[in-house]
Amino acid sequence: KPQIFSGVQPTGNLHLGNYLGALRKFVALQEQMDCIYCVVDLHSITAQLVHDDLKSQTRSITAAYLASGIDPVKHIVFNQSAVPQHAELAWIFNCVARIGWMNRMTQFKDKAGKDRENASLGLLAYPSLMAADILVYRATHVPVGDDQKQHLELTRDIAMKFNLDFAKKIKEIGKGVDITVGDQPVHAFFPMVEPLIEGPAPRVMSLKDGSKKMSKSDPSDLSRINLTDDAETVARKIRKAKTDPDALPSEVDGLKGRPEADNLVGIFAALSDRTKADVLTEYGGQQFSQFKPALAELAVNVLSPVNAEMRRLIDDPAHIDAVLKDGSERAGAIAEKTMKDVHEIVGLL
Ligand code: AQP
Repeated sequence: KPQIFSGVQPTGNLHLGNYLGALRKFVALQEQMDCIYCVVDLHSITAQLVHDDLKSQTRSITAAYLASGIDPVKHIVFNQSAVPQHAELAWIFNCVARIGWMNRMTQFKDKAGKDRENASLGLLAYPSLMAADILVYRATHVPVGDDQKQHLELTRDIAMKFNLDFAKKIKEIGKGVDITVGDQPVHAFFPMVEPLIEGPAPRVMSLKDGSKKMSKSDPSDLSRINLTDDAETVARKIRKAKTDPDALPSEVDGLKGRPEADNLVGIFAALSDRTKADVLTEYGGQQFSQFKPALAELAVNVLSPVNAEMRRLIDDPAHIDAVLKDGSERAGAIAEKTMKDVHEIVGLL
């Protein structure tokens, strides 16, 4: 049975990239599948150790989940540190994964910068904890933005190596299933996870530079739309977004080589659950001076209710904490079962 897992870090304000790349997909998937959505607080101390307000950030991401429409009763919403099995499995995966695999991660290279020797060991091992987050629930599908693709490939590599290294033991305890990876038959305890990245805006780009992804850590606030921005700020940021001087093309092919135009059309499509082709059928031939107000109106219509509900929820931390506690208990029960088998497989007494 497919099982969904995904997470968001409680660092900084959520932006439109997080909303379209993650939250909106989370909400859509809960109609068809069992979903586990996590606030990955242990990840947030990898790049920056000391945070003034990590607890309130964790509550704020939870509020964003709920305000976007995630149902914490039918599904599971919790914070990572409340289920210690994530960190435990990550340690085992640290011993499965190879340093070379981690060194090749572009996110590590970007975040560590030039002074790699001084990056935290946690930043290097980040993908190992991410693999544990997913696999401790033996989740099969992970909705994420395009920037996480490489980490999910690594998750598959870790699962594959674990399955092969412990093949004999997995057979012995009878907890594996026969799968084929490429043309190699594997008796797998951990599944080969599939990323769910597709959609019109798999990577939302900065409003100021179509070659950079929209990001919490971009120093320019004009580069992103925050979920907490009010209507006027959203409209102003879209008005000021970088564009080129040409009219919009009528077909998707015409967006090639026009990253800013492509980004705005993708955002419009994702916010309205349409395809880019469909959006261009309506707006092709129009100037940005006409398209931008329509985009601003759409963005405000979609984001305002989320924004208002988030504010309401943030004012009730006791409710948020109760949701997280309930979710952690239910997640913990699943994680505990997996770890019991993992102890058996690895041979931990
Ligand atoms: N620009 C983006 N477009 C589409 N999806 C995106 N995601 C992030 N940025 C974009 C997706 O949001 C989810 C949560 O991400 P995270 O909590 O791991 O944060 P992040 O990827 O570190 O977010 P930022 O804004 O990019 O932070 P910094 O600036 O610290 O690097 C993930 O599914 C991610 O794919």
